[in-house]
Amino acid sequence: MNSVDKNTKLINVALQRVLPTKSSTIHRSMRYSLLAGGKRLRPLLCLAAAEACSPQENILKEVMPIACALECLHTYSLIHDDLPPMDNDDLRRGKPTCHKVFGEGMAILAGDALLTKSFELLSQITPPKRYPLSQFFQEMSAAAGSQQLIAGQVADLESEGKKVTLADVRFIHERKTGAMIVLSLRLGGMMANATPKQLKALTDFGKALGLAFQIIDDILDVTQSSEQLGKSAGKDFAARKATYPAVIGLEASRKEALKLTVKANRVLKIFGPRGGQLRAFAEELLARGK
Ligand code: GRG
Repeated sequence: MNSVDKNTKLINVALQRVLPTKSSTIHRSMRYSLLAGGKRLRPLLCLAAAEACSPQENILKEVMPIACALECLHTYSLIHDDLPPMDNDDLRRGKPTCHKVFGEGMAILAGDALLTKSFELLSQITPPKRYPLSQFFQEMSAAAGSQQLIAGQVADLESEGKKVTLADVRFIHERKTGAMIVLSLRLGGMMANATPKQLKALTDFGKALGLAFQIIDDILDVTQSSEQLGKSAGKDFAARKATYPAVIGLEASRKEALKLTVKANRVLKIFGPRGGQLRAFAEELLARGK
């Protein structure tokens, strides 16, 4: 088993434990979406960043509450994004969306409760020397808030059906996708007591990787089937959404993703061999879009 598979397994085991198992509707709906699968990209990046910055054996155990918090936060955003007034999607992670199974009211509440859970999980960490607990909360609130994740979603909603520029698409992608990816890497690095130089490298890596990841997601929306994606394919294109292929075409989008991946890998040099897992992520993401 390679280290990504090993860490995915550890994350899934930890996620099983974060929610009450009582069979109340709210907890069933939260568990349904949180445990429905998913690549666990954000927690994996968080663990890989911590491993890149710390040789300590127990670092994964220490960083796990943050990894789980990131997946709860991400799952909340997916549940709300799938609702009829937003993206109105029936399929997510290869299964019917939360509101299709539990109803719209319960899906809103499941999302709200997962968002709240993410902050509760963050409160469980023992912060390292360089970074106070308040900084973990500040960075997570900022990335999830009205100037990052939500700002991206707002710009996306407002751009529907309108002619958008490359700068508009980039604005949306950097906030809707990039902010959570940068956050995941930074919190992992911070928990491993990263030096300021290491934290800056993780931030630059995340910015390049986040944009490359979303460009590839845009490419896959056009080139893959719903079965392959586990979510409705061709939807962005049909809704005239702000995507890279819609603005610059497929080939130019592939080139841009490659350029960003090369840039992301260059930044990792300061980690030496311990940056290997982060490097593998960048390569794997790029391979998805080929
Ligand atoms: C509702 C506040 C709010 C925000 C919604 C996450 C999101 C913002 C929208 C979902 C649609 C979308 C294309 C978002 C861009 C980020 C993205 C690629 C999400 C999907 O992440 P993956 O591919 O999904 O990591 P899994 O299921 O593997 O976790």
